[in-house]
Amino acid sequence: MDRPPAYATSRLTRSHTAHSGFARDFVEGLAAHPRRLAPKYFYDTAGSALFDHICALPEYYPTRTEIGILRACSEDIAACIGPGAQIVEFGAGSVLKIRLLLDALHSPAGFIPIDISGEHLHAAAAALQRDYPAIPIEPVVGDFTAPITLPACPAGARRVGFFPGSSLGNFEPDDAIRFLRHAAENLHGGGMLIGIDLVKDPARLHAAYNDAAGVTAAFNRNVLVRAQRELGAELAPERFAHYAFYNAPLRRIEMHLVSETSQRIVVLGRRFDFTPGDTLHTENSYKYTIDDFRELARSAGYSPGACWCDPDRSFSLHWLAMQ
Ligand code: AVI
Repeated sequence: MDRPPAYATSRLTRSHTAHSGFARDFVEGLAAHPRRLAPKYFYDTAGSALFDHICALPEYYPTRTEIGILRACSEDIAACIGPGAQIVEFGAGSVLKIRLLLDALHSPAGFIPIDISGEHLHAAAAALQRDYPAIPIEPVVGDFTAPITLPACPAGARRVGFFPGSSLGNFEPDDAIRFLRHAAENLHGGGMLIGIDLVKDPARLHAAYNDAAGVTAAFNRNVLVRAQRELGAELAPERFAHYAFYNAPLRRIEMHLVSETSQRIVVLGRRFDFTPGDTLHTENSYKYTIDDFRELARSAGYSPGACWCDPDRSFSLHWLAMQ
């Protein structure tokens, strides 16, 4: 890999303020050993649409399984959350699951969907508002892993977090604890409903992240397409192969982009050489046992309550009260 030219930092600061987080993290991630990139950068408009497509794939069981649990257990879940709750959804995406919750809740006081993909979020929130005109819906565009200012909680309402989809699995366990602690501060003593994917047969996990139609591969490569468009990166996404496998000792799916040829990425005045087989690590998706997750929640200051699963125990939804 080449040394950065002396002007690299100032060039990065001046020209790419709008995307500065992505620009900085992309360059730092390519310079790191091993090379890595945070999964939050998957979710531009194209990446969010690809993720919606993944959720509907036959191999990707988490979404439909979680929806099945929400449908089957909505009364119990609503009883845990209680009446008059203002729901804050972290990483709301297409805001589909919240409909099941809003239908079951007793007089919800409001809904705040937070998502990094603004265009996608605003379209989804507007459609939701048309269907639920009596519930104040206040979308917040932002990175929910960073400090964020939320609209006020109506007087007498209880703020409750909703974090479905096992997105917590995309955090390193220590970061998951940090996120849950930080979320607790925003929830002011309410609680949290959270979806967690469970440890299972590696073959089923492998299929879920290596779908036959190649949508997950396109989702993974899209981060390179995004770097071409937003950062002017010179690179060839089609020369990187999607590679996803279950790392059993660490209980996580790892996603990588593997260079298929000798090639160079040029971005913001920096050059990064790849030989065949070199990887860029783009995502971890941790799987938990129910007991391990409850322990993690306890160490983040929550008091784990009810847990709902599908009959195969593929996926779990947890009610976490505050300690
Ligand atoms: C958003 N997140 C929970 C998904 C997962 O399963 O880890 C992202 C994903 N990556 C590949 N397929 C889906």
